[in-house]
Amino acid sequence: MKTYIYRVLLIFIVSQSIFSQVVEGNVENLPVKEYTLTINEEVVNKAGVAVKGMTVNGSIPGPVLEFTEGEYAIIHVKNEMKEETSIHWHGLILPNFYDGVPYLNTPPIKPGQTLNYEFPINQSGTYWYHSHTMLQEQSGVYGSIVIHPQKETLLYDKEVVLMLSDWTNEKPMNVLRNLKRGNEWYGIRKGTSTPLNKVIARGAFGAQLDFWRQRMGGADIADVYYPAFLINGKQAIEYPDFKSGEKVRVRVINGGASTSFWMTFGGEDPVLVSADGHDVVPVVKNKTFIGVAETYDFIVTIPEDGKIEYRITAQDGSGTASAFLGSGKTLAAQVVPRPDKIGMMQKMAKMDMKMGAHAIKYRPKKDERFKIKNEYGMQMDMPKDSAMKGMQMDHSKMKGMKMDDMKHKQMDMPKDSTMKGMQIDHSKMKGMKMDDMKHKQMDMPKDSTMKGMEMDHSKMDHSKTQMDGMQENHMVVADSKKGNGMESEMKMEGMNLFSEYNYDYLRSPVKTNYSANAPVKEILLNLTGNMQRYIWSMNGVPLAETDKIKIEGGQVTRITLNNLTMMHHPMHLHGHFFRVINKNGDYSPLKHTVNVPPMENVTIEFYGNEYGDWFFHCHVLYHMMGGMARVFSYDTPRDTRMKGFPISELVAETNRYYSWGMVDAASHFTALQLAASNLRNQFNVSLEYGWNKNIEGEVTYERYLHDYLRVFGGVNIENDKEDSFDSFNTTAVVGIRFLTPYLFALDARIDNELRPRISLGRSIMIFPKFSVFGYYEYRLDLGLVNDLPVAKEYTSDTVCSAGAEYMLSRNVSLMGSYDNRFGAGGGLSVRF
Ligand SMILES: [Cu+2]
Repeated sequence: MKTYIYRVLLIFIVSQSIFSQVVEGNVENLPVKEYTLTINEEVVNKAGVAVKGMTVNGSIPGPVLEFTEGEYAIIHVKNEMKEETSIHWHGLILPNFYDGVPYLNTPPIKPGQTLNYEFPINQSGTYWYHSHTMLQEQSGVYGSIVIHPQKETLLYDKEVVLMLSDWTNEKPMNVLRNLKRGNEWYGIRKGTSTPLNKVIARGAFGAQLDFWRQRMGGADIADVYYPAFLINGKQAIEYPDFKSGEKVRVRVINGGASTSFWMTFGGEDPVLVSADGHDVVPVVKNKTFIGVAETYDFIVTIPEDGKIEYRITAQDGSGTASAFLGSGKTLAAQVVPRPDKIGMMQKMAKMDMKMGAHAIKYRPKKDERFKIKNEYGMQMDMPKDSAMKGMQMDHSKMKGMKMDDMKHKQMDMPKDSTMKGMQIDHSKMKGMKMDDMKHKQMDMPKDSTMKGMEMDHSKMDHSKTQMDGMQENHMVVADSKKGNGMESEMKMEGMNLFSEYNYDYLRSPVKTNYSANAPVKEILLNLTGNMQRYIWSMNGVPLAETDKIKIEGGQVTRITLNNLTMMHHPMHLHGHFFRVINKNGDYSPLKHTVNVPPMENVTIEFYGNEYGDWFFHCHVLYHMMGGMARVFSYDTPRDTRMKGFPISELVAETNRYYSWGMVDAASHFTALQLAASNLRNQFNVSLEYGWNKNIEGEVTYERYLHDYLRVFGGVNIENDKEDSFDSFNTTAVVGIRFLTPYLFALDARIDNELRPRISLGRSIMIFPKFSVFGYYEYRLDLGLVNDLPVAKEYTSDTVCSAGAEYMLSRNVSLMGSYDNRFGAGGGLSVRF
């Protein structure tokens, strides 16, 4: 009887922690564990230069907070900086008010203030904390959380926490400003840019044209240049105290602001035991990807003689850091080669992939989710769903299927009603003549994303080559005579392009599926972005242009994340764990952060058992600040303690104005350009002054209708006659500016003298650091307002210039050009 009650109690407690919201206060009188975190600004030296950073208790990273499941955490966070701050407890299930997203569910911590966070610890595993105020995490406000279970289930002797991060010597807001202005220096600095000479040398000019046609510069992996990557604040760190034979649990947290890493281990392959704080079925795995904000735990055995190198390699290959466990000679970790960006571009171009889904739309309120999904992304004859990859069409199973009998056999498919859209035309399957396929079943994942999938098997007849290579599973179609040949083979190549990023190796030791009776709400979020303007959004709508997404309690919210950009997006949901649907079906892993690779889609689902508002966003901080975020709301009354801290403040952070300027000082002319831009609006000032007495100045305001189209109005002033300052002509101008396919900047306008003018400009990097540019402008005067010279039907004005630029540093370039107004010359361009 006692054990029975105990079990019931246990089940009750477990289900409490999983299925019900956390109430505030120490109602159960749990033992209290208290910490104080003090955030300060200090001069630190992480990459050879002393710069201002933000520290927690005097260090970067901050201290490890250790708890035991069943304790009650009270954490005093003291702000000693001159700006406001916050702390978010990443991956912890806690009362909404203590989640720590300023202005959303927790007040910001103003300078000099202390905020006390308190919550019961109802879980165990490896987690972390970080500032959720703009880009402060990049400056150093992060640390790890270790929660020990009441009874340890894993066997190990010792443990070590490895907090990974990326470090910039620049002010993070300045990094973002540089991304916004489209400065290409970061790529050049870390050697990941792909100038035209490299592209041509690889025979990839066709692929490059394909990208340009779609207004894409090329395949890209990471945007920011980091002079250092860190493990526990160091580029190399030793842990010599581990003795040979000891089993060490290595808790890894990726606290990088925008860098995902490949992790490799020297010596024996480690055992991956946990992901995002949840135990997984242990798997021996050496090379593992860790997306931004994810956590993974490994168990390694310290070797007889030597130390294990644990190495992280930035995903774009731009740098590494290492930790050494044990002592003696180094057992070096596998070196991860630099990804081949040009090769990626070639593979992508070979696939019918439509890129360039808008980051901001003409009508943000209009629901175009499905239109966007259909229009962009992988254009294939096959179902686009990458969840299809979970389908186990491996050779052995298919072999055992006899298609003739299929009609009468049951396929082992989920009874899930969402499967009803699937159409399998068995009559057509007959034609596939698969031999000897009796008594076998096709395993299909219970996968919502299969909904609407149409398996037109008539196509399978000639799709042998398309299916080949799909996720290393091979569907052998006998007697297929109409092979489509090269083209479709190339298409399939692309499907493998990002397969190394799937989560199939993560399997929960327990079923994670929700009650079949729970209602399901489906949400489609296309991840969209614009590299030129560095705007990131979902469904073409940045955070600033949308409302909250309503979540119902007692309901499963199932989200399809369809990445239509060239970048990876590690998507994080606050306050919940979600299932990442993979090939393990009912045993799909629970996570708080899921990396969505380029042009792929991933389905996640979570059970609504909370209240309040929770943030859902890309954990690449620069993407979050660019607008790739949403508020999931249970639509419960707002906490009265949030009075005076409106959500609009949080939203405004993603729609800030960034401003930049450039001065050209050359032998033939001097010029000044200024711009200030937020998501939709831009103000421009330009002034060009030729030493030969030619001048043109212009002030315009632009409104972006969508990514590539803006309307503008302003005032233009120029000297009336060439090479003379005798008289000036001031006109009002209106027009459009458009970024054309192949990345030309088009300006079409008319002035108050009814003179139409069109111009076209383009810049191309042809060697590392070396770009060429050209500009052409044509203005027509039909005499609609002005009097034309006698016997002339029209007059015209042409401006053309061409030149070259060599980037010396992020902010300085050598420049030489010819301009038909100013003549030829050279000088410096300085960006500020
Ligand atoms: Cu992102």
